[in-house]
Amino acid sequence: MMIDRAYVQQLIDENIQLDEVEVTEEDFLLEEYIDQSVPVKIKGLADDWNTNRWTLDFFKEKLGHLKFPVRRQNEEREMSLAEYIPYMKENEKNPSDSPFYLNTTFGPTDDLLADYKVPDYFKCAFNNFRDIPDKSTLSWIYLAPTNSVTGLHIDTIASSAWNLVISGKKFWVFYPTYQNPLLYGGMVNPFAPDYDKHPLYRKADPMICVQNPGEVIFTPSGWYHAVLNLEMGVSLTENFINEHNIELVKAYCDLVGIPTDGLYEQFKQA
Ligand SMILES: O=C(O)CCC(=O)C(=O)O
Ligand SMILES: [Fe+2]
Repeated sequence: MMIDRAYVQQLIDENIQLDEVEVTEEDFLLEEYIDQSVPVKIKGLADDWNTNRWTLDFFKEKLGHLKFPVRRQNEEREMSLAEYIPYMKENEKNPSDSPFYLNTTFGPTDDLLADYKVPDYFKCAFNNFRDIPDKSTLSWIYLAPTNSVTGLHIDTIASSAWNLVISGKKFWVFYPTYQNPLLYGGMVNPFAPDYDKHPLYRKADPMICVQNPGEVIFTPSGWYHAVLNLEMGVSLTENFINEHNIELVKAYCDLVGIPTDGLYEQFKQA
């Protein structure tokens, strides 16, 4: 089973929810969460962004010819946006338990960058970090059918991230890092756990969040998390490296053999 509805509902009803901050009033409070590496829901950040025009039809009309890999469980295929977006809409009629998901390869084209403004505390030093293999950017647009899932993971090279839901609804689970030994390196399905296979997971106790349009989620470096899309929609996410996570990113890159010289020197001098 991919999604155990009753179990997910129980998580939504019973688990501790992420805190929420209103960005307009309390930037200093938000920076506390970033400082302390605690995930948080941020309201108000995207109120004056122009991303509401990023509808499914907008992408289909504008970029229908572009092809991307889409994935479900262990299956991958390539679809153009002209094929994928009708597929998403068709899925709505009777949502599959495991639909194909376009969630890692489609980034904002240059003309879309003007539609949003990243605040300083989410800015990335990535422009000076040219050695990450196969990555020209750390920005992604996700086109999510109902029931699509991003499985348990930490973000690329242990970076942090922000994620805006433009349309749709996401359900997030987050694990404080002391629970990492219960997570089997991310092999657990947090939306339908198999306790025979993963007995330690019985003790896991994720923090949860339901994210609605206009809300931004901050994911700290190194925290395991997963997402179930409760409703079809469009979202935007950017990963970032800054003075808060540089030590963790460096440790991760050293571990897997990605050179970090230029980046790290820059932070030490700053
Ligand atoms: O929205 C999603 O499906 C996944 C979000 C996430 O965890 C990520 O962008 O790394
Ligand atoms: Fe993530």
